[in-house]
Amino acid sequence: MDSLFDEPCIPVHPIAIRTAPPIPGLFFPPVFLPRELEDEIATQCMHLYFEGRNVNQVMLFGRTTSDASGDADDKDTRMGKGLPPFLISLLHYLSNVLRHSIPDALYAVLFPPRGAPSRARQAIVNLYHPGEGITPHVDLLNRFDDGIIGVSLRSGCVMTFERARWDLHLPERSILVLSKDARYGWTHGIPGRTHDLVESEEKEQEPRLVRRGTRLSITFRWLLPGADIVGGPDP
Ligand SMILES: O=C(O)CCC(=O)C(=O)O
Repeated sequence: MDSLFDEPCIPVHPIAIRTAPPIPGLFFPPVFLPRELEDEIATQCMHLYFEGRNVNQVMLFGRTTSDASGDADDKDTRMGKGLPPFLISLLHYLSNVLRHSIPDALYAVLFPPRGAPSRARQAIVNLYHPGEGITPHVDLLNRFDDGIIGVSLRSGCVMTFERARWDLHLPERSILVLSKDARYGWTHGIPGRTHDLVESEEKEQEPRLVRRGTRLSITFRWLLPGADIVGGPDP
């Protein structure tokens, strides 16, 4: 973190807020991943997908299956069989930490109860170097269903939501959930820049200039029925 006055050539950015803006369906609970889990997931992602390769995004897929007989494996397969173990661990952590932080109905969408129909889950891992962002978008309507979880690792960034405009600072290890209006009615994007201006914890104090590091994000989404079939007609 830098003083606002050390870097006079950084353009002035909107001041980002640190708590959820009033967008129906957006949840940004004050809970964070433990550092050890962040480290394990980030290390695995860098090693398996990014180091020595010229890519900045990978898509991974799993299928939830519910074994009504409830064998020992059931809890893991309900998270998305086929996803790597470290993402299954992340999903277990999220399922515990979000249980009391979001409405029950949304929780049941994100973490289907025992006996729920099988679904295809996508995890997308994005790598952002300082200065990089993502164009404002609404996640594809004909590919992804409602209920999205996003996790920030190793660096924060500002995410901009637009219909009106809100700039929300997502610190490292934070968890964002998008549903309903927030998922369908607003774009979300990340302006490509090296620093963010973030409101201070003490409301009366100057905003802080926060330098971005290399950030990894993991976004979990549900594929719509049929959208998991490769080579078929568009759903
Ligand atoms: O990096 C993020 O947190 C957002 C990623 C995203 O919006 C996407 O992959 O569609």
